[in-house]
Amino acid sequence: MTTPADLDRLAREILARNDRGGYTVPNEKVYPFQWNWDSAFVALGFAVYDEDRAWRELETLFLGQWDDGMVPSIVFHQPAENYYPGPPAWGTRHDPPTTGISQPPVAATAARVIYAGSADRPAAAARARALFPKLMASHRWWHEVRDPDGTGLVTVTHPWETGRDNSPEWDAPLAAVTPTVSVAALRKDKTHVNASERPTDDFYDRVMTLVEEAKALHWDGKAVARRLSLRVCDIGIQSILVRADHDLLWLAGELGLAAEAVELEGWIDRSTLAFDRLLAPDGTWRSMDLRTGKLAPTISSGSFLPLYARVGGQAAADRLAGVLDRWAPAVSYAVPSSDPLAPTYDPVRYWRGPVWLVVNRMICDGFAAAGRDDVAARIAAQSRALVLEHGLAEYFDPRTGEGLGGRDFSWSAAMWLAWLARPDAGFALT
Ligand code: 9WN
Repeated sequence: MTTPADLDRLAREILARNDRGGYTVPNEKVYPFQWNWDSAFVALGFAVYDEDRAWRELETLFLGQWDDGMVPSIVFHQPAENYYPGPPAWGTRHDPPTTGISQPPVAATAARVIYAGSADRPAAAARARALFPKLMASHRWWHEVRDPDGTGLVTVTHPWETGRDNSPEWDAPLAAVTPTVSVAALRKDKTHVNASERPTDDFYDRVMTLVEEAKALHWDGKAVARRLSLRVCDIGIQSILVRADHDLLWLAGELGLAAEAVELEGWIDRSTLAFDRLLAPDGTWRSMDLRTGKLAPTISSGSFLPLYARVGGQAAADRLAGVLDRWAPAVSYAVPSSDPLAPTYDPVRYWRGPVWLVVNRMICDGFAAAGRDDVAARIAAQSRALVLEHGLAEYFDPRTGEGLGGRDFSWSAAMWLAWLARPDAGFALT
């Protein structure tokens, strides 16, 4: 039986092993570059014992930021052969090379948490002040480039952008993409991870078709937002962005940045109101296919994240707690990434069922903020049991807890250090 002390050691060892000097690879075999939202969560792990290194994780991520403000999903700081699609497949023009899509914007939230917990506020304020304009530009990119008509709902143009890559929410929008490429032979992921735990070849053909479409538009941000053949509002990104807006607003207050605060308040108001358009008749929030206006037919782990954005109060939290109660007979460990009672559920295949600790971290925060500490405590206890019993895997089977995907995963290590190792620290991510 692994003890908490063993996991402390292992988690620090994983972060040290995956540290490439200023950034951390999610997993050396499967993901040999810097990933956007992984790094934000990893920074929270470093912050527990090395604040300087935590800031550097974020600062290095922003070396990949584009002139229009976008923070890419992957920064390819150094070449590596064991991942597809690498820089040539993306065909973007940035130094260091990057993908052309973004990922859930967790960085501002990480910056707030590191700043708030700092033992040396003046030094933290200097780091936060230097990072602030870059964070602001990335939020402006979401709210303007990815919401060109100012609707309050931000557009995602690629399933990988959501970070919840092959969730059933993207099945219908992806079905409308006609594949023009066949990339099965180029995949590297299946040599590292069991194919039954990864997305299908058909999925890869469709998502790489979207990359080709964006390349043909020369990665022009507004053109991509208006013209790609997949355009969705992901309830996950919509929520994570609004939460991060709140955190950036808090930082603006600390740093005395009044004009930025006004801009942030405007985005928060507009986007918070827009969540009403994502409410299904059963009172749960869903992703929306922006091309058809249709809401996703299934509830996913993303549907719980509006609470993390401080959208909806206790009534909404009660409804979502009811969803977890309905799911409970099918899963021993909450929160499955997608509805375990739906026909699309697959408990071992990537984002179609398994549990991710980083998503649980945000869901836990949301339930606690909405007055349901009891649900937050249950999710935290089940998450802690998962890693004590099954280690720091990339994701977990919600029935058995078995670790799946990559082993010794950086953001799982960080979630142990920053969250699960401290069961008495409370449930809020602040
Ligand atoms: C594509 C690194 C990333 C995570 C994503 C997860 C997976 C990549 C892939 O791994 O995505 O970005 O190749 O499958 O879905 O959330 O950031 O850990």
